[in-house]
Amino acid sequence: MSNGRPRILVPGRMSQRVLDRLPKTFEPVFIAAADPELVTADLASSVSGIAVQGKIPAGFIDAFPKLEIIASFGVGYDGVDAGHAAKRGVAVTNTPDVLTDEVADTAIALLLNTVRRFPVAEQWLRQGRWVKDGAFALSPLTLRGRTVGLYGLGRIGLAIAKRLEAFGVSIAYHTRTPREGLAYTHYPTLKGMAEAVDTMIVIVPGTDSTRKTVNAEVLEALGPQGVLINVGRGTTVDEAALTDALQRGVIAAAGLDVFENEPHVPEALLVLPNTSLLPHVGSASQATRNAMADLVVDNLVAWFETGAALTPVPETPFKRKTA
Ligand code: NAP
Ligand code: 8YV
Repeated sequence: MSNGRPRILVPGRMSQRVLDRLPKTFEPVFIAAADPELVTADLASSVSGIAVQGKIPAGFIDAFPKLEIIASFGVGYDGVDAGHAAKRGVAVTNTPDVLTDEVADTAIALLLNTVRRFPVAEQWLRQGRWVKDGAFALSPLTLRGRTVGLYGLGRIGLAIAKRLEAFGVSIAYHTRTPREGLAYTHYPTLKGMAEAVDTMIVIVPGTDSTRKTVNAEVLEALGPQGVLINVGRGTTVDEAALTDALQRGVIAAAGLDVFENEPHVPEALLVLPNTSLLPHVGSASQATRNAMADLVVDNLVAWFETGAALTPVPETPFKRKTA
C-alpha cells in the first residue's frame, strides 16, 4: 500500500484502458504472469486486489493473504478459480451485459459466413479470380428454412435469438432450466435438441458441466446438413470429434470463434474448406472493449469505496468486510 491506496496486481497482459485508469485510484503493480513463483514477499503482504485478463489458479490466490477481490476482464470467468476464491472469502467480478450485443452480432456474422462462405467469396474477388475465372461458386448451404438450436439462452443467447427472429428461422434452445415467457422450444437434453435442429449455436460458459458436451454423438445427431457455430468456449466442443465430423461429412460446416487451446488452431481445422474461423473476436470492437475495461476498474473502485462490487459472479455474492 502506498499513500493509503489499495495495491492492485496486474499479472500478464491487460487492456490499455484498464492500465490507464488504475493509477487514478490505486497503486498498480505488475508481474509477467499469474505464477506464485513470481510473487515477492512485498507483493504477497500488500496486494489487496487483482485485475486480470486470463487465468488465476487457486495456488495464485493463496499467495496473497490480504487479497479481497479479483476483477476479471470478460463475462466468461472460466480462467479464474471462483470456487476457491469463494472459499477464501475473495470476491470475483466479471463484465456481463456490456458486451452482449457485440457478441450476438458476431455470432450472426459467423453463422452467415459459415453458411454462405462470404470470406471465401471476398478472397475470390481480391485475388482477381472474378475477372480471371468468372463467378464465385454457389454456396451449397443456405440459412433459408433452417431450424436453429441455441445451446445456452442466457444474456448473449437471448440476444442471438432475438436477432435470429428477424431472419425467419425456427428457434429452439437447450438449457438446464427452461426460461419463462418465450415462444422458443426448450429441449431438456442437448442430444434431443441436436436431433431436432440442423444448426446449433453454442453460447454456454466453459465449465465442468459443459466440457466436451458437443461430442461425436451430438454431431451425428445434428446430421449431414448440420452447421455448428461456437461463440462460447472452445472447451465445450470436442475438437477432435468435430474435425472428424467435418472431414467425413457427418455435419456440413462449422464456424468457430473459440478453440480448445487458444491461440493455437489445429492445422486439420485450418485446411478444411467447410470451416469459417475467427481469432476470438466476439467482443472485439474498441467501444465494447472500452466498456469492459471500465467495468473492471469500476468494480474495483466500488469494492474499495462502497464495500460492494457492481457485478460479482454468483459464487461470490458477498460484501467487503470492514476492518
Ligand atoms: P449467461 O447469461 O450466464 O448464460 C449462460 C447460459 O448457459 C444460460 O442460459 C445457462 O442456462 C446456460 N448453461 C450453463 N451451463 C449449462 C449446462 N451445463 N447445460 C446447458 N445450459 C447451460 O452468460 P452470457 O453472458 O450469455 O455468456 C455466455 C458465455 O459466452 C460466457 O460465459 C463466455 O464463455 C462466452 N463468451 C464468449 C465471447 C467471445 O468473444 N466469443 C464473448 C463473451 C462471452 P442454465 O443455467 O439454465 O443451464
Ligand atoms: C473476451 C470473452 O475476449 O467476455 C468473454 O467471456 O470471451 C471475450 O469477450 C475475453 O474474455 C478477453 O480476454
